[in-house]
Amino acid sequence: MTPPFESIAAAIAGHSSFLIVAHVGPDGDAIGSGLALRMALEALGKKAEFVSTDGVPFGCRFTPGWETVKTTPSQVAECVFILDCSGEPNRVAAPFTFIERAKFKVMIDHHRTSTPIFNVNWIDPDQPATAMMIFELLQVLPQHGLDVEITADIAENLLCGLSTDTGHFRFPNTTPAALHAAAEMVKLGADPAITAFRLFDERTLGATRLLGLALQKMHSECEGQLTWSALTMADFESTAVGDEGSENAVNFLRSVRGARFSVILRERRDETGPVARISVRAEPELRADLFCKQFGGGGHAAASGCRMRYIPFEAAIEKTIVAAREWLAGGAQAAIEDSDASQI
Ligand SMILES: [Mn+2]
Repeated sequence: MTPPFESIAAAIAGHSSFLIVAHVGPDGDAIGSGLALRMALEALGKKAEFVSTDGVPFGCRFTPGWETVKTTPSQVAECVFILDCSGEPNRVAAPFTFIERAKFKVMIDHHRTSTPIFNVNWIDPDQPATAMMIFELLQVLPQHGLDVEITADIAENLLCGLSTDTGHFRFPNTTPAALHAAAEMVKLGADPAITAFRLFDERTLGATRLLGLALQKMHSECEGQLTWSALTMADFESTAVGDEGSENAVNFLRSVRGARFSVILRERRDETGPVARISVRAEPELRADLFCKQFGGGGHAAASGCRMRYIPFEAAIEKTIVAAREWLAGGAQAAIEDSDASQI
């Protein structure tokens, strides 16, 4: 699709207060995109807040301005930007009433499962990251009379987003355009070494121990095609780490030779009570996004997530792993045909 730069520029020019939101359980693309856009709006003299109800994950706490991310909006803004997110109430990391009450809503997203439900919708599943879309937007804004400079801080936030979603330029979505954009960001002052280390390598002592538990408890099934593990509340307590200590554990399960579909379940608690947080990594053909969509989640073909509530953790494990076995046995193919049919 042709990016609706004109409409987005008009939305920026025509409003004075902005709320920026992304998805729950934010990653580097959600945080980096939100911070970059907020900095650009502020440079244009606008009032702008970036809100993330789940805060900022530890790995992103190097991005310029991360400590200014709010967990709740201070007021209803005239215009809302929904970034890296389908915009559905259970996916948006802000109280939904603040979205509903804004006069104008703009969505910028690269998730295949998102649908155009706002005033302006720029959805492009071919884009490797939402941060890449924000980068393109900021580059063309001056042509629409909005003179904004991409500072070193903005560039660092954008690289955080692009690096996160391309696995630091290792996933198949690492397009020539992504590499060119990254080169530009580095030229503008972003640091690729710190970005990679903070996002992908560094972990606390407790998190390293928790990773050890996840690997020790790993199951391998379906002739090694399915690897999975489950971390209980007791595991989190014994290592004294929170959610963030386990964000990347699922990637280790997917790195096992022969594994095509990997799942980690985490027994956590949030404002509604106990919750099973489920992360999936898969060969893209196995469409992890459609797998998670069955349970109200979303994401990408290779990396997705969902949450289960109101059932015991053991039951959530059973439900997820039974579904994963079926998915490998042909359920994925059926779901893909189904979704292709519904798109025609
Ligand atoms: Mn993203």
